[in-house]
Amino acid sequence: MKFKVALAGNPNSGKTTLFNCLTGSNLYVGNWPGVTVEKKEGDLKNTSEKITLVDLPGIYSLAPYSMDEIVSRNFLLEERPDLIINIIDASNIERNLYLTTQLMELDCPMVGALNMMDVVQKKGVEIDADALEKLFGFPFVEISAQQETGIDGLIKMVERIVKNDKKQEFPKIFPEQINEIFKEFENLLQNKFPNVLPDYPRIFRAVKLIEKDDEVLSKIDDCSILLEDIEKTRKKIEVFSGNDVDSAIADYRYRFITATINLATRKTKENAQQFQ
Ligand code: GDP
Ligand code: K
Ligand code: MG
Repeated sequence: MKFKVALAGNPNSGKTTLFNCLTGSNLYVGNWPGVTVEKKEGDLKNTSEKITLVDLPGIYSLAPYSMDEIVSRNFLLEERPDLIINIIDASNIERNLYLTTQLMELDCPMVGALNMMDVVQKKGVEIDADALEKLFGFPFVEISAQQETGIDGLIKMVERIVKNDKKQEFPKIFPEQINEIFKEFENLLQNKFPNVLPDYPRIFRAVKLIEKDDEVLSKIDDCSILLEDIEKTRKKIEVFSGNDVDSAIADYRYRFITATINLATRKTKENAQQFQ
């Protein structure tokens, strides 16, 4: 069997360092089609199956603000890798998990690589990877790409997940009422507009249309037919949240992250630095 795994994470989370730790042979470096964004691929080392790792451009979100974000998300949507390794700078865990909550909407198996654990330990903070797994619905492995610790464990975990076809179940991260609004909109798409991006992951499609994401709208032949239903849905979110749609969605993501961090991290020193 051959498998394809994507490495996704924020800029400066240690992606290049980790990529070099994980890959041995068959290195390919080029550009993504049509753009001057670097594309790098290599095979994972020490595996019994052929597992190709694709390094995605570093991104903070799956919003279409930059070419890097568009390249990354189109790859994840169109190539459907067997697994995403989501590298997280664990010393900035809150900001890094923002992308994680978006990757969870792509309906693709994931493993979280908690990088920079050497920095976290120096700060006097402990992260409970098992607790994170329970809260997020996919496993986390603590590593330091720079010190090359935890790498074998990460490779074993990747191999185990790609060979196992049991689906991961990701939790709903928004408040119940917001989940209901998304669900209603998903059902409406399903029933009234079955030809609109039928291959997209359902929750991702709903959220991006509600956000009026230009890139996603541009992929629909005639998106004007949807606008009235989108506006009605936006109104419901605004009324419930008392906020504009983009801020409300970002705010709910951060609330979920803050709650999970409170449950899954612990200071190990009296004078542990403020953990962000
Ligand atoms: P990228 O932008 O995501 O590709 O990140 P890089 O791999 O270039 O790493 C950014 C910086 O973080 C570099 O200076 C790395 O040496 C450093 N770095 C990467 N991983 C670790 C780690 O586990 N611990 C520490 N202390 N530094 C790391
Ligand atoms: K960098
Ligand atoms: Mg890099």
